[in-house]
Amino acid sequence: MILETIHSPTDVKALKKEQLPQLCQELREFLVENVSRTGGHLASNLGAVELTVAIHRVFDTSRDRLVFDVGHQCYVHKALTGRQELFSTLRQFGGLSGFPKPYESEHDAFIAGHASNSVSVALGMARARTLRGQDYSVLALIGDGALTGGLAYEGLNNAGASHEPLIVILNDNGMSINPNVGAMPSHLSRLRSKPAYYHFKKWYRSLFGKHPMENGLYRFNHRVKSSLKKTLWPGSTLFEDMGFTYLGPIDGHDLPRLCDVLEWARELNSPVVVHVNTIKGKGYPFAEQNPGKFHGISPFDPQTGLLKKPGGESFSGVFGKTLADCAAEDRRVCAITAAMADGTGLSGFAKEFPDRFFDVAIAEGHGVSMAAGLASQGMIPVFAVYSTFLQRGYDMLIHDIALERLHVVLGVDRAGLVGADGETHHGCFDPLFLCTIPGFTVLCPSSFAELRSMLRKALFQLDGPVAVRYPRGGEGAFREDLSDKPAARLREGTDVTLLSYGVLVNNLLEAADILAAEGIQAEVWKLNQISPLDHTTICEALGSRKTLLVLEDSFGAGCVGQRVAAILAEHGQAPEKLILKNLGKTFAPEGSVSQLEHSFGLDAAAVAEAVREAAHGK
Ligand SMILES: Cc1ncc(C[n+]2csc(CCOP(=O)(O)OP(=O)(O)O)c2C)c(N)n1
Repeated sequence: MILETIHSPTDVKALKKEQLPQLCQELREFLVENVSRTGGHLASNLGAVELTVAIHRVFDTSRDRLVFDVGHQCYVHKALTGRQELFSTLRQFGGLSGFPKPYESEHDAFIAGHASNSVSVALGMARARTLRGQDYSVLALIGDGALTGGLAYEGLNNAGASHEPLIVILNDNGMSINPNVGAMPSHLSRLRSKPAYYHFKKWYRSLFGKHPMENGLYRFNHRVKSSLKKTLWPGSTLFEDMGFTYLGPIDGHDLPRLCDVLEWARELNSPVVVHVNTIKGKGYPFAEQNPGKFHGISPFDPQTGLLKKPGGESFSGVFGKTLADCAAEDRRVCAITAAMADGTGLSGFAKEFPDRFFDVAIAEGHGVSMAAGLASQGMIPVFAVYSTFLQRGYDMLIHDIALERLHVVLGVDRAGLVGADGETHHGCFDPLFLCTIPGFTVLCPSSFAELRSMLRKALFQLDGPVAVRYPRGGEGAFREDLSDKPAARLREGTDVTLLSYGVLVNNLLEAADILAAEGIQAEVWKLNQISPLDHTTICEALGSRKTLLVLEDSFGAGCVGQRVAAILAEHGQAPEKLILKNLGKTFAPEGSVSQLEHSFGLDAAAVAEAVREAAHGK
């Protein structure tokens, strides 16, 4: 086994060229074996095996800076940089992160998780290098999916004109999570169909040796070549127009050629785009045939490609089905996704109502603004988006939707802790930022039944902007529909009020059972609506009880508990004892939701303990 002998990139560099195909084969087996046990992002990593090996043959990632876009394709990099043994802990609590983390290794130049920022980050690094008079290469590794995000163009626009030596490697597999959409993929596919230009460039370069710019004849001929190119290959690439040297397209599974081109890109000492064509899922037939399913997958049987535990009904699925029912009833209802049709449960809607379904690509800000446009002209747009990615659209929520009081509905999926994707993906900001925007109604179903009712209410009864936020996965023990009022009492008690929203009410009900066994009677309330919050409802929830505990899986500053406390204090009704249980100021790592709730003191046992302490005057 070659892979077992690789403890650092130095070992990769020391291998003979003939050993590299074997290394790539072993890396693919390693990926399938490990990800089938832990779950994770498989297909993108399988496609990037040769590319990552080539990067480590040519560059030294302990000093050269490799910036991953999204970062879900970093597994091969991790395996080659001394972290193979940790793969059994991939994406688990206290284990190896599924994304680049500088605290894990000097080879991880920057964190990643959200798409399309790599060129901007890399340009900043390149500028710092130049200003500090240092000497290392800076690379951004970005997929064609991430290239659909507007931020990528802001970076390219600036980088191309900067003259900063910087290499943007475009890993083009024609896929986002699902097939890529929009005009940019068409541009890339046109480039793919013209491979001859790369060969011409290579042949031309070989005439003048490795450092052509030092050659006077080269400089003269360069102008001739440019005219020749315009004649023979009319229509330059977008990248060239932006100021980059464009090298490509290159077969991303041809390792010798990849190494050659990366060396060439480094020598050019200017902004370069290396366009690489890869096959998502390469080498594992199930993933090649169904790259969407194997993009991010739970544990599966490597022999059959089938999930070990088929997923049950989820909030996303219920959301998608309900929305499709509503669209059948009202022709104004349309759905928007930002490259997450499967994840947000909208695939069925897309098939049933293709003319009212819009995949805007990885462009959340654009999705929000487009929804505003649709609403302004009489449609009822519903933008289904993960809480964490909605952060990208914050300004548009204020500027394009709230200021006009437009009736746009947000389906805020993956609200709260999401588990294995970790700190970049938890949905822990939306209860803070949505509630700060004037005019927004924010609804929080605790069960599937409530999600159905609340979505209908959001679409057909409420006016102005409405967000319905719901978690990843399924419902808990609470399955009723008590959504008709802004808040609901779930259990009566005399000693303490426990308050929460969404599925966290299950932890409160469990805590109330624990406390009842100890003689402490807790009254449990759930907020169906966290914005606007009204004084009467909050007062009713507090009643005459002197202790109030508010449980949330959001950050602390500006959380619902703080707002509840402020309302009560404003009216001179502050509880004697206020306990706010939330994430405080700490970013939650990866781990199962129950492990994270335990570690942040958000589970039933911790709630009961906090009440016990308060009861005993601690
Ligand atoms: C801002 C943002 N929106 C959505 C996502 C979810 N997401 C993760 S990977 C991905 C597709 C990326 O496609 P591409 O860059 O081509 O990489 P590939 O997986 O094809 O290698 C999406 C939509 C994200 N990470 N960031």
